[in-house]
Amino acid sequence: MVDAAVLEKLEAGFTKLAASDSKSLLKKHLSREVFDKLKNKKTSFGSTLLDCIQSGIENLDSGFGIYAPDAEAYTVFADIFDPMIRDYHGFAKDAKHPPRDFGDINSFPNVDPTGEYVVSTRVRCGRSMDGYSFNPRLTEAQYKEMEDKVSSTLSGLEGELKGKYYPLTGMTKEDQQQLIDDHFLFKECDRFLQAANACRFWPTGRGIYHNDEKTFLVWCNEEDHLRIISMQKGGDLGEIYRRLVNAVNDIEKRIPFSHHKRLGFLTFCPTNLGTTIRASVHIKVPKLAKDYAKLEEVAGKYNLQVRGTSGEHTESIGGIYDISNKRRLGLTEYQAVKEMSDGILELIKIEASL
Ligand code: ADP
Ligand code: DAR
Repeated sequence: MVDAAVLEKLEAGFTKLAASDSKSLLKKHLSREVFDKLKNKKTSFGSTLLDCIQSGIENLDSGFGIYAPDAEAYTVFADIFDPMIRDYHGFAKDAKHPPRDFGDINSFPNVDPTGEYVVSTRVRCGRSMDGYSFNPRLTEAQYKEMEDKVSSTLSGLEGELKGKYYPLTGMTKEDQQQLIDDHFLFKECDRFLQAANACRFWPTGRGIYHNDEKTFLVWCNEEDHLRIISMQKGGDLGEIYRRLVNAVNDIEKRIPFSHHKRLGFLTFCPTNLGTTIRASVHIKVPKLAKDYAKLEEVAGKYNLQVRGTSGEHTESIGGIYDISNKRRLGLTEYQAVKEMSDGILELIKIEASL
């Protein structure tokens, strides 16, 4: 049973959201009927509808507005998650995400062999450890336990993946800021994650693993339990993709991850479901970028998302944009990266023709 205090916060939140001019998908899909149907539900982890929507209520400028406090929430609160997933990903309630398929790992090109446009290229995926809730329901002891599991598992990696785990606890502010400025480490919790209760006990249980070259990195307990990242200067998407796939295959032998028969790999934010893949370039396209709306329109034609230099909610610095695949759910890992590769090649062709 959901306690009275939570129900009171839910009612107040619903009233605030309904009265707002929020453009979030949460506002669009959380009708009074859906709200009343879900407000008394709880998952076996103890998560309520409030755990799901509190960030979207506190941040009316959210684009999406909801997070899953645990894996079960996608089923227990399906009446709000499914329409939002359909709206964002174009993924219908009766659709089924395809089995994991990284395809031919030797088939991606260097998207910018001249080095004229692409500063760096990155491919990441998210993974959730079976049996653990997502951030809002984790205890301090669980954060520590998960960090120990991740760091000990990664200590077994060999070859180019061999590296070291660096807990945020005890890291100097200077080292932390340098890693953030160099785009290797996640930023401090933003207001969206704070409001979603994703930052409790910070920095306990959070950290980063990386090899000496910082071309292979794993984030521990930022937004997702793990973010597995391959990145390097330049546009050699082929090398970066091979490294990521080898790493994911190696890690998955050692840690069981949460996988949903319909939604693929599960993540805290529904925008990352399915393949959880974001393949991105830091790119300079000065002619196209003269008109940002035009850049977004052209990128949109190739299912590409344009963001600032440090990802979402940031501005472009020095004319560098983070441009990545928009689609993650309802297609394979190979297809998601192929869409990015094809789109970036087209974008560079257009820039060069202007
Ligand atoms: P989210 O998807 O949750 O926004 P990302 O996995 O995209 O998070 O990581 C965002 C971070 O990764 C930002 O700091 C951004 O600067 C960095 N990043 C993304 N793409 C690249 C790239 N091609 N080169 C260097 N850094 C990148
Ligand atoms: N800021 C939240 C989440 C958007 C997707 N970004 C993630 N998951 N990092 C919003 O609803 O706008």
